[in-house]
Amino acid sequence: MNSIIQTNPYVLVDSEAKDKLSNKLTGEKILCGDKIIELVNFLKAPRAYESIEQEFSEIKEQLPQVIDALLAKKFLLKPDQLEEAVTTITPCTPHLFNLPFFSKSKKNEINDKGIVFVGVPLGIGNKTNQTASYYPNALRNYSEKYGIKLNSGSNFNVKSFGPKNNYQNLQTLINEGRLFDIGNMFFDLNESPDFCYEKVESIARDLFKESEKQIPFFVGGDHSISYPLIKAAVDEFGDDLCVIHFDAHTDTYGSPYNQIKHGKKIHHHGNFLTKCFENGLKHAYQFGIRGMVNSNQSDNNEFQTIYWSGETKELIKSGHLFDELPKDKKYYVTFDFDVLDPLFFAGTTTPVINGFTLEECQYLINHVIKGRDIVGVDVVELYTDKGDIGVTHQIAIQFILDLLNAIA
Ligand SMILES: [Mn+2]
Repeated sequence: MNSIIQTNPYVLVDSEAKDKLSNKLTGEKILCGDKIIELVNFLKAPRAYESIEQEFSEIKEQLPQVIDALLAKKFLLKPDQLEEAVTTITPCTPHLFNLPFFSKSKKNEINDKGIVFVGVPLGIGNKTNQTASYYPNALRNYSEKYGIKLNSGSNFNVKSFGPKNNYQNLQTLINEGRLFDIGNMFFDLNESPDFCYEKVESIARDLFKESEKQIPFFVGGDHSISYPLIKAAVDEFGDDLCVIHFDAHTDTYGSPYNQIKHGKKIHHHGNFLTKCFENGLKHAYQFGIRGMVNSNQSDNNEFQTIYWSGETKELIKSGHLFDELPKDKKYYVTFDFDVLDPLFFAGTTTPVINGFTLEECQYLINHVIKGRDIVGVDVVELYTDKGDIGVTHQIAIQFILDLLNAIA
């Protein structure tokens, strides 16, 4: 071993149990002896392996093994592992809907796919308001405060959200214990936007790799997070992947800046879908598009099928079944809450009149999503300082449950 090693700066000696080390990034804790605590303290400054050997000469024999084990758990790091160490999901308390963590043993226990909630507390794609980044934890706190429990063994009564017969799938998910909360993606103020989005993509990629075991359900965040999420999905599922997009906006908006090419340009919550199309996404079905901001939007093109809000309301009234969306594709669902009419939903920075009612949106979820192969979902654009936050939470939870019921 001839390299520099340092302690992961997020690793701390437990303040109460002095024989316990905890990794604040991953939530992992390990019990260890005095020598290892000494080693971890010694390596708070990066050191060459030879100087570690000198300092710990009395355990020279075991040292390589000890260091390898701590490196494998990312309690110690080599210089090139720092970025990897902060590309992680951090468990959060309280747990969303009182759900357990998706441990390895749980993965083996369940017979069907688990649905795992992942918070993406990133709001830098909206330059005027970044409170969407607070949303995942705000929702966790709300779910705890009102005792909303979706873990197996809970007495959750689906009738509190709608007619029992409509929520059979949700009831099954709860009974079989197939819902999980694995925490938030870790972000830090010191990180560049580029790096934040790379991390989102990299973590999503790992989640999609286990798609036979789980469906990730991301809670944003502003809509810019959907670009790295969908890019990861496209890379995993290929040309078969389509997007079902609920939004007042097409999120393909340009500006004169599009003509300016420079490497550090980043996307935002109003053009994430353009970036998806540039990076392999073949098609998006867009529901709820409307308003003056779309008055120059052409009806359909190679990449987009647009369901204008007004026309879609007519289709819903006539009982349209939306069978034109192929059943043999895979779908990623992205849900921007401004798809709802501002009369119902005010927790947005981009209200547009003539949106869907709650029932119209539920109809779409039941006919467009149910029965199709869904590989991932995100809900985004929930702002904690707009409208009545209590109503925002209730609407968010209602649609999260409707989406769970539809993708199960
Ligand atoms: Mn959007």
